[in-house]
Amino acid sequence: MRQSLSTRVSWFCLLLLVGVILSSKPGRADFTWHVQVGAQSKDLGRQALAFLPNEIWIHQNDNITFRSAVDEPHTVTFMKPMQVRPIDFTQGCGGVPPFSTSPATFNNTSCVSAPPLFKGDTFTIQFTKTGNYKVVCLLHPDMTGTIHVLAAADPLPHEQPYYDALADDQADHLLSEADHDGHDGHGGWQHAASHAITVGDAEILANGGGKSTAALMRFTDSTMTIQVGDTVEWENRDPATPHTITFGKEPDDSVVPFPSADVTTDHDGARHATLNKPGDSTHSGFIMAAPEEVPFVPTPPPGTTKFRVTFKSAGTYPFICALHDGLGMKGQIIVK
Ligand SMILES: [Cu+2]
Repeated sequence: MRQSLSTRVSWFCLLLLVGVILSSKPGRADFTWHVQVGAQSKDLGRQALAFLPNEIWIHQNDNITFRSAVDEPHTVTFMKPMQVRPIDFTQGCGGVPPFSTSPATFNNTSCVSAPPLFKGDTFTIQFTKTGNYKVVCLLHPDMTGTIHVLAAADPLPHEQPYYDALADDQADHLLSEADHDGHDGHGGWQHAASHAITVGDAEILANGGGKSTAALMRFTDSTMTIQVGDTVEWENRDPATPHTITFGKEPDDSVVPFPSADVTTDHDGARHATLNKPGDSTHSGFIMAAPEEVPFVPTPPPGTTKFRVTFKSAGTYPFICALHDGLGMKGQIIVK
């Protein structure tokens, strides 16, 4: 039987419609929803540190499969009520083993955490108890979301295609925010001499579901030319993400948060190193803002947001951020 093109197109549309109806939610037990973790620019420099979308309504016993879309690692973590956030993401939920295996079940009585997920990794969680739950990333403090788990009889406001479109919108918005537009040069000590390099930048965006961060994982000046004896100042402008300025030998992971032994502290709190010749090593340790103010928690001191290096001889001095060099966060100082 020969069909006209329009008949075949109609059949195709009908099948598509049936497919959409069958794959959409109403009345199906153990439905699996999808949430994207992170989004990034092609050059990896701009990162949306976000659950996409960061608010979703599901039914009791439904699953959510979280899928990483990025090279920056993230965890998907549901802590139990009033659990204290670990100081270090490698502690995961704080038990042994620290991380859960997929598929996991969350019922609000014990913590569930995916290990750090990288691009393409997935982690599935079934939600067996009604309630409203916060999802966090243990690596990025301003990356949170809310899962509303409703009883099976309750109507749900949206279906998966709505969340997919919302995820795309939120990713586009965050990535467009993750740059230096509208930010002037930094106001540190070296500003007048213009040997100033901004280390990362970010904006935290909030909505009813939680917080997302639009982060730039770059040095503003990846190549700077100076004179022998000059000092360059790096300043981290990101409100939460640590970065390092690392010359020469990269330190072991366990000591990356701390400055190398040669680093001194200036009177205004900035860290300072001197490099005598190309190839010499120095490491800033974490350069980062103080944590956000939180009531009933001891107030932390100001952050260590600046690192200075004085260059004693001519040559080329490459440097990296030891945390984000894999995303292309590198630079060099040319000393004439
Ligand atoms: Cu970095």
